[in-house]
Amino acid sequence: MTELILALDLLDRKQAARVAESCAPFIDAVKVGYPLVLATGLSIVDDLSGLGLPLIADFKVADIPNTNRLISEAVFSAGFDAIIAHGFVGADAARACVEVAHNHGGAAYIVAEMSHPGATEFFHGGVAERLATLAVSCRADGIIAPATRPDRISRLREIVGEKTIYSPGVGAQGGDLDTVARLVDGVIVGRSIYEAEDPAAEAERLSRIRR
Ligand code: O7E
Repeated sequence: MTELILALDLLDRKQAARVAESCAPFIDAVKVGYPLVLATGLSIVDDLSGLGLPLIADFKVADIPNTNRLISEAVFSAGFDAIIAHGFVGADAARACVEVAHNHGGAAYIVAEMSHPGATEFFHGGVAERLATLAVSCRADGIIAPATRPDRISRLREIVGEKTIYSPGVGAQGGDLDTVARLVDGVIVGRSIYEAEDPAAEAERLSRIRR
């Protein structure tokens, strides 16, 4: 079944923990990015680790290999289970994240194409296909592909085969869960859940729709 991943882009530690805890029975992982970590520090991992769910660090790491390695070490030492990195920095830099992830028994995912409208300014003309190819050659565990463009997901699936595809952009950005869930291994959903009047009820509803 397609995983449901909660994008926990909240700025308040207690609210974030409360939303994650209430949604935990209906989700498969929690994605934590800059908004929450910059507001609370890496110790937010300690608050979330009791959920018993994989924690994905979405720092879209994009630096030279050595710095990527240092960032990745900090991420996994803090207790995260997976990391998301950019591939446009090149195979050596992306591979640094993958190697650290695997050394820690974790996973690394490479952004192949983003979901917002402006993404088409640069992720076109075969760029996303090259990033997906890079993800395969770096032995990444999977890629990120846009729920807002299901046709692009299908194209990128041809390149990555059985590798994991996680897809943000459902709900608030206009992506349709029913359509996308058939194409990917996991959907990443933020605002539709945490801005709902009852986040747990919304997470449960979404968890029923996916295939
Ligand atoms: O639109 P929302 O509120 O459902 O949130 C979507 C989340 O996915 C949010 O954290 C955003 O930063 C992230 N995201 C995208 O929306 N589009 C992308 O192309 C990539 C990501 C992302 O998570 O990248 C790494 C997985």
